[in-house]
Amino acid sequence: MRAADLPLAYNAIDILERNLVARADKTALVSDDRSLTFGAVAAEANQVGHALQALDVRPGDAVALLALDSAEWVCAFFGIIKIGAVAASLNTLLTPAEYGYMLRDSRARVAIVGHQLLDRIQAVRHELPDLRHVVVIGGESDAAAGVVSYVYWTAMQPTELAAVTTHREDPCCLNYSSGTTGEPKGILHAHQDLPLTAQLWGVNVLGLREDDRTFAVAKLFFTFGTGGNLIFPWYVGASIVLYPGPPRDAAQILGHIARHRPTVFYNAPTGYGMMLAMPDLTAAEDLSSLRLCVSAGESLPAPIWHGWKERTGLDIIDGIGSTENYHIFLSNRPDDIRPGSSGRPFAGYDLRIVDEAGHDLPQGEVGTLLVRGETAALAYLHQAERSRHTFLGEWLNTGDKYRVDEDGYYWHSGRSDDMLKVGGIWVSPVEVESALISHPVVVECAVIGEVDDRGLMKPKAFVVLSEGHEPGDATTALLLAHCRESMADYKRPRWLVYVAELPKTATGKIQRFRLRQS
Ligand code: 3UK
Repeated sequence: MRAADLPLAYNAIDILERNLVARADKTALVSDDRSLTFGAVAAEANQVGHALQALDVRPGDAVALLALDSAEWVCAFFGIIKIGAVAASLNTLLTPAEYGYMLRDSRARVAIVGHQLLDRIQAVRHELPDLRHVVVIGGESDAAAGVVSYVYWTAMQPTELAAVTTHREDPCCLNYSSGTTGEPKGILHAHQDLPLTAQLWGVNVLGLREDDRTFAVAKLFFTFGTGGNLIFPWYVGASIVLYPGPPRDAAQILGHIARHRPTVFYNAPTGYGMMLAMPDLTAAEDLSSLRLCVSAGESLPAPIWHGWKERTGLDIIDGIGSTENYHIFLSNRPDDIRPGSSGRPFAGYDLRIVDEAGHDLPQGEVGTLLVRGETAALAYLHQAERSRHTFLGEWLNTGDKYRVDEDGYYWHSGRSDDMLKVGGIWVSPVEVESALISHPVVVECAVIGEVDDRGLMKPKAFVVLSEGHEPGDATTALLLAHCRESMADYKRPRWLVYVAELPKTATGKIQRFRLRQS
């Protein structure tokens, strides 16, 4: 399938509404608190669309969505895109200052926010003149606080709504992703990218079917989650299982699988590692509903692949995706797996491995991976310069280093920047360094990635202490507590190494590569 196969006037509400003819009464989503049919989701999405239009939200406007995975998240997403507005789904793990930046950058007038996250938005609301309306999911209306409850806001609205005609290339959704330094990048995708990735990977590679039931530990605010656990399954009429809980609670995730019986399971390598660490993995819970597992976000070490196969009998399909491409663009496939590799190219994406001058490298050599496909993002919002570095005409620079083996399988060989993927989520070493350095006992520090005993990357900090402060467990505990206060917990260093000085260039730049070799 190509973009040109879609009508010019295309709105990705199609992904939901294509199910209304043949299966309006089929269960579309299940979660612990609500289960909805396709018909019920469509009706609630229409109510959200009306409610947004009543607030004068117009095509092209961004609407922020910041909530745990839930039926409301899904209905809000489709309500937003049906009226031609742009769904800006925000990561639930961030700080108020980061939300402030994203809400300003996207110029959202309305934010739909889960009650657990409301405080983080209210904390910066005074800095956001454009943000006029905050709708709270699972909370009460509070006129003094300028908050209206989602249930109240939607309840009186009609359940029928005419879709706004959008061009297939109109922006549909916006996801923020962090870089090594500087502000996060708002990655804009068009309506056409959703059905395209659904067909190219979800159907052609993974083989999703109408009788599937998907379950992703990766949240809907990541495109790994939105694609894998909403867009692709609904594209084929399959059902989804939502899980609002923490991705690291292996016991709870296993319980969720036993209870809701998904057939397809998505997790990050760290998540599979944690489940494997449970001594009674298969005895503890019933995994018999699963037919296929998917891993993405960072590379899946072969020992985890084999361990999972041994314990559960299941194959894991590892594929590399990115927010810039919306989803997976290079992948293993159910009948063609080489554990430890990212698999082979599939139809819809062309790949090149190039040197620093942009010349193609011979097979076997490590270089930068470029990808050409029709689902590349439109741009980084308000960041023309960075966009030009990533979107190179038809080709997109992934920033990943790869080599191809003699059989055509691609092997991830690190990043061309200093960025780390920890548990499938970006961590900028610069951000961790800034957190550490803001503590008075730290004079200097440098953060790199180090592979743990499961083969997974974690942040490691080298720290120079100020005079009079001793290395040791007490200092480490102090610094870790400080890190937890200033950034999301998964970013904290897993090792702190105290050194007298850091390796530097003649111009005083810290040489992270020398620390990596140490
Ligand atoms: C790394 C991988 C090795 C790689 C994503 C599936 O992770 C996703 O998107 P992000 O924008 O990050 C992209 C970067 O993450 N990466 C992802 N998957 C793999 N490295 N093996 C893998 N299997 O550095 C890539 O450039 O957060 C993953 C689907 C949708 C996504 N957005």
